[in-house]
Amino acid sequence: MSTLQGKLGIVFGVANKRSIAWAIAQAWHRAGARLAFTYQGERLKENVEELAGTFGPDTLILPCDVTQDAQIESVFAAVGEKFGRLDLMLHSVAFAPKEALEGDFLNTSREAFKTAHDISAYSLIALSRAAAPLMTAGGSIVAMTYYGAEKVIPHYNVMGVAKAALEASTRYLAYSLGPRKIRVNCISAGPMNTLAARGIAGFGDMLKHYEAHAPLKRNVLPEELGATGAFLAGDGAAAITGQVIYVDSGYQIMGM
Ligand code: NAD
Ligand code: 0WE
Repeated sequence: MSTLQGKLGIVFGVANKRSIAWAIAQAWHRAGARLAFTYQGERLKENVEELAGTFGPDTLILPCDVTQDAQIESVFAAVGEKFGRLDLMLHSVAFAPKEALEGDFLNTSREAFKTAHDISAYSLIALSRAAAPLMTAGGSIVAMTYYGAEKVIPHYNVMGVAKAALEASTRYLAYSLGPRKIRVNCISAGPMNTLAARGIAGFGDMLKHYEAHAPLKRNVLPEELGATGAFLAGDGAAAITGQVIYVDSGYQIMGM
């Protein structure tokens, strides 16, 4: 089914083959979209070139550290030149300093708070503002969030606060961009075994906890995030904006 045939998209947040961004990019590609990719820095350039290169030798692949306005500007200038228009954007980017995800939330430093919010929440606003002028036929913006935005997940700490800002930003962006037929939604994913989850103490136990307590009694597969990403990008979601869609085996509905 080529529900995204002829659509032009850009993907932020591929680090390796396990990245949620890669799962959604593959689903967008399979549905017929043509995609551009960005990578955070030289460290990840080769990885992204190897993965995105499988979509064809002329795939646009550009550096973008989302804290750098000049890089954001260059990315969308290059996309404008190559595509002439944009329909889809995936935001799958988050970072907080490691120490902020380990200790007591009470000790969150001003610096860690700023960094987490700049990279994980403000970047959605900056990227949406840069993308919007290219979304001349309307568009769909999708961002990744997590349940720690709304309930306390021990150690998620300042990232939970930044995800709450990301989810609220999604609603305000949906209102801002709605008149231009640009939709903005979040996917709230259950825990996934990615680079961003590696080294998080107790992550294995968290996967087991979902298996035991989520209604579906299992964890989420990357391709299931891909399928929801493709749904939100397509015309089947044409009247859905400002929402958080849970792809979490139903965990979010539970009270105990
Ligand atoms: P990942 O490590 O594969 O992806 C995170 C990405 O953020 C990386 O590609 C990294 O390069 C990018 N990034 C960090 N700082 C950046 C910066 N300054 N500029 C540009 N890019 C930057 O891990 P993932 O699990 O695929 O995470 C993707 C998204 O999914 C994040 O928003 C994360 O919060 C969210 N999420 C993850 C899980 C999970 O359990 N893994 C669950 C729910 C939501
Ligand atoms: O959003 C995330 C993780 C994002 C993340 C991961 C790291 C690890 C490396 C942000 N910043 C950093 N900084 C680093 O230095 N998730 C939803 C995955 C995640 O992270 C947790 C979780 C879950 C789930 C941290 C503590 C508790 C649960």
